[in-house]
Amino acid sequence: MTITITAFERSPDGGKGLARDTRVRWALEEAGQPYEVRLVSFSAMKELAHLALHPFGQIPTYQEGDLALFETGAIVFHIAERHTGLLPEELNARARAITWMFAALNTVELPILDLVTVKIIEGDKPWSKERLPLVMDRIRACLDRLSARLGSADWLDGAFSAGDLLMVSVLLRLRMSGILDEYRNLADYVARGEARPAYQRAFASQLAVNAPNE
Ligand SMILES: N[C@@H](CCC(=O)N[C@@H](CS)C(=O)NCC(=O)O)C(=O)O
Repeated sequence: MTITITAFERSPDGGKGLARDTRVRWALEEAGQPYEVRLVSFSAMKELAHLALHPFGQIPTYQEGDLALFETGAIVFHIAERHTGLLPEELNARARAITWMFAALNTVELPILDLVTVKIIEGDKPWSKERLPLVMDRIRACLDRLSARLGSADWLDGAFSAGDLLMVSVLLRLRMSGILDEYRNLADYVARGEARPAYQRAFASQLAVNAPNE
């Protein structure tokens, strides 16, 4: 059955791979699953046809036969459950990998998204300069713990898993801020994720849509 995902017709990041379709593309590439991409404009995302797929009018969505999903965590989990390579077979190891998926999205991504909010969305507000150091402190508190847990390991819990895929995807958003470089092991961890052939293919396919015209 054909898998179709949605992505920005024109991503605000101009192809840096930060739009969340990249993590879904990456999971599909890791799983060796071919897929098609339907590009949607910002206005089309808020129309009824798209809202029927994604109640919050966002990308990405995932369709496979009569199954339609939204939320990257759920989509990556679905891919990981249906195919090999993203979750360990052993049940306890599998449960721990799923725990890291939740940790990436529920614990680590939240303060990182605050940085986008304070710098870009609320950048012109009078309180944003005061808020920025608080947001940075919360990110550092989270990265301190993550860095300590990762230590010198390649991945969070044994072999690469969907937990790493989501964690690396979330951390990538910090690159421009320079915070990641304060944590050598986390910067190396992200680089290891980006070096995976599946990530490279996912990145290239989103860049092909979004690269600025010369
Ligand atoms: N929690 C959602 C977030 C989805 C999301 O924020 N998508 C962004 C693109 S990365 C979007 O569609 N933004 C446009 C908008 O919200 O209007 C997920 O992980 O799928």
